[in-house]
Amino acid sequence: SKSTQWWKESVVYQIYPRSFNDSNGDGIGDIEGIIQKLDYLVELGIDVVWLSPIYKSPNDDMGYDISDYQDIMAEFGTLEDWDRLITQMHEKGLKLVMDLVVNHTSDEHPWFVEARKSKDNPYRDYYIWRPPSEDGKEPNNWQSFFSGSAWQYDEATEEYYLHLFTKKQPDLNWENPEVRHKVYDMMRWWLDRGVDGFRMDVINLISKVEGLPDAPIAKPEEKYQWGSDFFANGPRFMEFMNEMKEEVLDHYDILTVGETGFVTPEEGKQFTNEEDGVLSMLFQFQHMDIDAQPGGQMGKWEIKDWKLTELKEIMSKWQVELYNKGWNSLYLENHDQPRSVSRFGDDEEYHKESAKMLATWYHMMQGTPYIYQGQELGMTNVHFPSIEDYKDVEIINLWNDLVETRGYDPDKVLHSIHEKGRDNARTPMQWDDSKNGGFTDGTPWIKVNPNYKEINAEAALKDPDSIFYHYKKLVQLRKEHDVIVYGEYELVWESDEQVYAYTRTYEDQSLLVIANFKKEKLEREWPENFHYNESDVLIQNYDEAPKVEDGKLTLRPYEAVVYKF
Ligand code: TEU
Ligand code: CA
Repeated sequence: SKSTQWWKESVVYQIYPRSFNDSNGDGIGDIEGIIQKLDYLVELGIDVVWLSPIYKSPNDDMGYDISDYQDIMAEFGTLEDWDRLITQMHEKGLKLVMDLVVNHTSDEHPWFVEARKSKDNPYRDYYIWRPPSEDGKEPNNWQSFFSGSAWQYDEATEEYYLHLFTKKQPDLNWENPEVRHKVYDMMRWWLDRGVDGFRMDVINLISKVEGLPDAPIAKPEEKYQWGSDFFANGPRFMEFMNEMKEEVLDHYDILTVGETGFVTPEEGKQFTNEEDGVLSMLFQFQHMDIDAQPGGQMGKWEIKDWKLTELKEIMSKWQVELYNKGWNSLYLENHDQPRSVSRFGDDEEYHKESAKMLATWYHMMQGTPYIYQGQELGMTNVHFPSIEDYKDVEIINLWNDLVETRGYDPDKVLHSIHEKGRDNARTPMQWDDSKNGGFTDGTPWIKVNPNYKEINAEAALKDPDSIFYHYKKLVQLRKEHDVIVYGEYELVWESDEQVYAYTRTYEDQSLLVIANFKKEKLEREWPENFHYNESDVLIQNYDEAPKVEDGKLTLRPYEAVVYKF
């Protein structure tokens, strides 16, 4: 069955405003800077922009710590600028999805400023407070996402408050109906101003298990333990979401995407179910965890080899499980992840080929594709030589904990940061080969990747063979072929460790997608069920489609090709 919704047929582009385009030379991207680049987005052909937070914030976690949900960060502009942005976007046929960060606020939010004043303050119960344990320590052993304990002691009232992220990001108490209704009011306020949807930050962490029990001790050598069993997909999560749906979401035609780590395809199907789900789609993390060790957030820094068959298993499970029931979102990058060409492809010799291969491979799957700013240029990871060059609080806390406090080898930690650090995605957008990649006339808040002279939008727009135009074509193909949006997915060559191949089928159309994930030239048997015809090629990443001779298909390094039958 085909139930149509605009967000199924769309492609979303994520903007991280701080690093996108600086219009006034203060080194920080801003709303006016985005307005100046709208035609670039129109050229790429995307339909929707997801804008990372632009609300008032002390920027402890770069805008994910909000001190006023209904105002704009001064560095980014004003509410009037925002109104201009959305008006101009709508005029150009673009939709705007805003980040909704309501698992926590900033400690500088007026609610928290009040809450910490006294135990009987009317806002006290907006947050999660506990007295010290019997031996005077933290109320439980939970580890924060960003190193150390998830609890912060507050002198004034001699209690601890919970913060799953930094200590300047206290968790809201969703058990309190007043908190929930304040959030719903705020959402309606933005929707009535014209917003087309929300990307909901760590939304499945809002319900914590009653009593906040200690996490099991998985790593005895660590002081704090990973407690996600007690805060991810918690007992009242669906209840809260259903309430939000009734109060807010059901009254607007919007795109909602939950950022939901720790979610299985079965849960994903439940959350996005067309009948009684609560979200249009969600971001699952299983493919992002493929190169990390298990055992919680710290595992991400311990880089692990992975097999293509593991990736096949993960992606295929999501593709199959949600088909005709829920809806997938497809992504390889965002502002928290390293650059995909460096991580899954080759950012040197086969930069262009592998970036296009990855693009083809994920855009042809079932779901709504997301492109993160600069991904369409093949922007790469950055290897800053010193910890001083890094700005991300996760990286800085990691360094302080592992190197400064515990004496880990600084080179090893720096290596992990080079591979996995979030600042890989946050270096300024590379617009041209002028100073600072054309991002700013001033001093950028974080250094530009030195490869901006080769990798930049101006060069890409001049080169008909660029990664940019490959993305543009993928976006366009989606508009022309229903099978890309609605087709059923089936994996081909299941146990192949080098080539990822799959089909999509819808009514009388079918696609065969073949992607070589390796640097080697390979030969494969042409799949029998398909009658080979050169003119059936929909898109490819080399000048010419791969050769098929005597029933044998030859694939060059990182070659990708899509056939339509
Ligand atoms: O991220 C939530 C999250 O848990 C991860 O994406 C995490 O940032 C990453 O794995 C770190 O290794 C969201 C936002 O996307 C992120 O930028 C915020 O820092 C975080 O929530 C807190 O709001
Ligand atoms: Ca600026």
